[in-house]
Amino acid sequence: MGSITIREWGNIGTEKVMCITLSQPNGMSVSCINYGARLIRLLVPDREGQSENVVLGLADAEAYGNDRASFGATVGPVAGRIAGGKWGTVQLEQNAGEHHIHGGNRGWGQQFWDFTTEETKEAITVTFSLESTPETVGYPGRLQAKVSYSLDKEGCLTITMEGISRDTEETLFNPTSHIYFNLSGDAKHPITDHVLQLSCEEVLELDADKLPTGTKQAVTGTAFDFREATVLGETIRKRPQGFDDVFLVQLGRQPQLILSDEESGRQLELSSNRSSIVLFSTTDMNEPYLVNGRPMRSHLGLAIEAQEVPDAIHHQGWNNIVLAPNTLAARVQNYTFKW
Ligand code: G6D
Repeated sequence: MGSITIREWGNIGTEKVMCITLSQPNGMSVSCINYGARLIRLLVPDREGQSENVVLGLADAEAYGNDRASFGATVGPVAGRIAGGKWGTVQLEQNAGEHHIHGGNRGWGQQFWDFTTEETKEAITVTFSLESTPETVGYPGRLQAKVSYSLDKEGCLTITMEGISRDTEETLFNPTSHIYFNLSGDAKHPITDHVLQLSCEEVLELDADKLPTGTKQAVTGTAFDFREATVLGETIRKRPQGFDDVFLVQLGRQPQLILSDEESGRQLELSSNRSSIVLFSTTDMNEPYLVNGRPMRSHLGLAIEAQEVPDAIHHQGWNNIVLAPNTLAARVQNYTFKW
């Protein structure tokens, strides 16, 4: 039998932060908070059966309140950058120079969500819900958003993101889970020892502001070629700026990504109905705050952000992230762990 615990976890301003933990007898456990519908801790056994945390987490509720790097956050309504923060005549918040990023400073990762929990024979689940409106989040259109984290007995964490647009206005929907992974356990070792495999033939060319230029580049012969399993550190040696890049992945080839850590024996397989994965290698992210009790530093984690391509609204023929009124969109990511 799995278990669910719910406890108070400090405050952000005057709001109470609640922490919900789902645990399975196989040694896996996931903790989420209602602030930003964030995943803050994920325990997975190593090959000896010792459960350790495989994501980067901040120290306390206050640290999450001050966070601007989206640790474990449900990023939305739209992940990544939107050029000039413009959508037609709509001006979104410009929170990345002249551009908009990750839903802005009032985005989903900064909102307090309601939640319910559920236990069935197959899985235990926490479901967060949020009424995303122009007044609260700042995007046009009203959207009922739902994000659920579901842990099954076998070792699979499923994150489902749903949006139902409410009224007569169109809105945008392209959320992601902004989780920084480190499979070594409690971030003992940097992610440069991890081995990565990706079903990606093409990446997007980015400009100096990290916005897609519109050109797709074949990965063949480049540092972006992870079609064969590759040690991350070897590639980063050839590409010292690391990765903050958009990998176009195949829907017909699942899992889309396999990440493994030889020393602990842990492996993560990601399958999703998303068409791209942004990988952010935290290169040069030497920040003055603590992550899992250690100072944040370069290559401590790998953010794996499954989504539709960033800035899609400015490129004809790219994924449609515009949600018509009274429409349901569902995005699913399965993270299967082996050890
Ligand atoms: C995302 O792509 C972006 C990065 O540029 C940003 O710094 C990070 O989120 C916080 O992965």
